[in-house]
Amino acid sequence: MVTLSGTGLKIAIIASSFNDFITKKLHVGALEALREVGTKDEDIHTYWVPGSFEIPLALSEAAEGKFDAAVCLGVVIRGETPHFNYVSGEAARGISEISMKKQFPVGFGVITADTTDQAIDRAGGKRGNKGREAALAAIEMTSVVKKIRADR
Ligand code: INI
Repeated sequence: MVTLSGTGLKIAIIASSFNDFITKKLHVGALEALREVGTKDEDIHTYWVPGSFEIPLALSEAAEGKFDAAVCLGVVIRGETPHFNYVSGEAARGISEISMKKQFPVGFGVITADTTDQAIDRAGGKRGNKGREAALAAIEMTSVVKKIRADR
């Protein structure tokens, strides 16, 4: 296990406006976690995109600049669309592809759920906050990557 420290890191949060009554809770969870590990508010930049499908493009832009890591936040609910598989699949595939191609630490906070209630449970409800988890994962991966680069 590594000790988490976000001190001095610049973090991009890419958040989907679709289902924003839930993604706003993920956003709060991510911000709280980043503050807890020492990331300064002025080093956290949030970019809202229309839906989870658009997250990969914004992430791709964020991966090119001054940021050390990104946190991606979205909510895709099966009941709401027959496009569920496309939207959630493309978001996950795109995020993973960019993270690996650009060797850029990313926390995956895109919830896929069968119902709105299940999504709410994972956004600060009885099953924790996926935004918080994703933020901490992004911070942890910055130090894992740094360590591997120093060791190899
Ligand atoms: N986007 C989401 O983030 N979650 C959803 O549940 C969703 N549904 O249900 O359709 C959704 N659709 C929008 C999509 O991400 C794009 O923004 C849209 O297709 C425009 O490109």
